[in-house]
Amino acid sequence: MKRKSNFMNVAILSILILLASTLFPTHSYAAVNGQSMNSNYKSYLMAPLKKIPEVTTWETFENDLRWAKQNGFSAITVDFWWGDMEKNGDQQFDFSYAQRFAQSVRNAGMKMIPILSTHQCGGNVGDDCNTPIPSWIWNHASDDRLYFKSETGTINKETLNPVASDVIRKQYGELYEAFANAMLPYKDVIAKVYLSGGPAGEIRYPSYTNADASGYPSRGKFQSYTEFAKTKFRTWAVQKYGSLAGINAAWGTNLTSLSQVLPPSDGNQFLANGYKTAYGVDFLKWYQGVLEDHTKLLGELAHTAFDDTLQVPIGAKIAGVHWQYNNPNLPHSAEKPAGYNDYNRLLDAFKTANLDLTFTCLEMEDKGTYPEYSMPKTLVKTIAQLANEKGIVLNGENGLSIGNEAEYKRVAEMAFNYNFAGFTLLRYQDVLYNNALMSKYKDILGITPVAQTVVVKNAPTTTGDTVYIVGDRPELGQWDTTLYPIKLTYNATHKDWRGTVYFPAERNVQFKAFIKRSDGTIKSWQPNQQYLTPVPSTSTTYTNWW
Ligand SMILES: [Ca+2]
Repeated sequence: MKRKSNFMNVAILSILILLASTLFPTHSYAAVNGQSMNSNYKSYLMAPLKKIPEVTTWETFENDLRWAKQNGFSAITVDFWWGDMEKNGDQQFDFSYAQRFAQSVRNAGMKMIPILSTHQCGGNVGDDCNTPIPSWIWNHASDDRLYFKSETGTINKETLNPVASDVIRKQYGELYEAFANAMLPYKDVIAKVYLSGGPAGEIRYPSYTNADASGYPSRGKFQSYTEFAKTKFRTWAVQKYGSLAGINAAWGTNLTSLSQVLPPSDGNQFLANGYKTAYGVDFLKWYQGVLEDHTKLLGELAHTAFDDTLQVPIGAKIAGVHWQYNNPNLPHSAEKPAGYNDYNRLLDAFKTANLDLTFTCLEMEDKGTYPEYSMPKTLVKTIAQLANEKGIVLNGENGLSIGNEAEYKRVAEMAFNYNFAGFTLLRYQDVLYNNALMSKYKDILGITPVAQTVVVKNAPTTTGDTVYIVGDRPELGQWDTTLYPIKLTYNATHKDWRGTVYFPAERNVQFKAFIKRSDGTIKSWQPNQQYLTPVPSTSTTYTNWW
């Protein structure tokens, strides 16, 4: 009996240790293995959706930009609508608005990030405008390749269907090239270029719309029901398996004609169970693959147009489809119809396309319960981790309108601990005419990183111990020792612990060093709180004694 109970104790202890290591992972999520915030971090402001003269005067706008710059915004991000720029006919471009905008940006001493918005303005959450894509485009194909058709037959014309890659290659290619030439005289004020890859400017399908009764927080609806899209899927399957017989063998089906190779006939059933079958796996691979190919095409066209002209980084955006994430019956049933079944592969496409990635929802918290099953924070971590692993430059946005200190701090937690190289605030009006809010923004997010060498002398470490620091601000992990500690390195020459830490210049910070044992437990804290009030705006060495 004695022996058995000892064995039981050991077994229980092992399980507890296993549980503890699951709950408190030793691998830090912090900005890539214990580093501090991204050294290139910049803050950006999203311009109004409407044109400036519809909102204010150009003179006021320029003053607004000066004010934004004083508060830490480094550039203004702005949609230039395809439906405006090529409204009157194919190759009849009018870039006068973009040029006028750039002139004001220059007058204000600011920078800008144009978004080549090849989607419709209007019809999505937060839109207060109505600019469809150019009407003449619909004459460019006689079949149904250009638009989307959902599982319930709803037709969507917000943007071109990525299956129409021939038309997209020609039209987006021409647009990018003409834009690059028109904006070349304003090269000095252009910091980056962003591409619209689909509805609301995001690389995705229009799978959640009010028109199709698939809006938040419902499951999404698949969008590959045009005859052209069906043909594309069929061709893909034949290419993969050689013949109908090959398809039947792979899927365990008895199809008698290729015309029976179709997208899911019952979206609910597919999202409940069907996605697990060989057919389901293939369908989703093809469905997302269309977006991957589209991403690579956008990258190719944009690099051709902009690399020798504007010579700036190019980025695109994926949506934060955070609802129905952990629905036990329909898991990820908003993401799959949006085209997001495997973020790893999607981000591989970004890497191949050499595009920076913008992800959203940085202010949101997980609420993984009925009926929303919303897990935005988990999604942000997932995307950030993948992007960091692949070396993709990551930029963040807020999902919904934000306007208080708590929301800014939640953004800062994600931006500064997951290696975001920038954050774009949506939108202009929320902060620009509210001085109290603007000063909060400036303090929390409108910051400039500055490298400081932190040296901790006399720390009572033994073999296997490591010295970390944490502090009061989001850049320093807000005292979270498990997720966000910043790691220092032992310096054998000086016999001390030191590291380059990026602090927010000209902000007040408090921090402390602490020692972790090799098993991840905390051994001891530095007795005295350390202060930089404020952090110098140039790099210095901060030496302190344990
Ligand atoms: Ca054209």
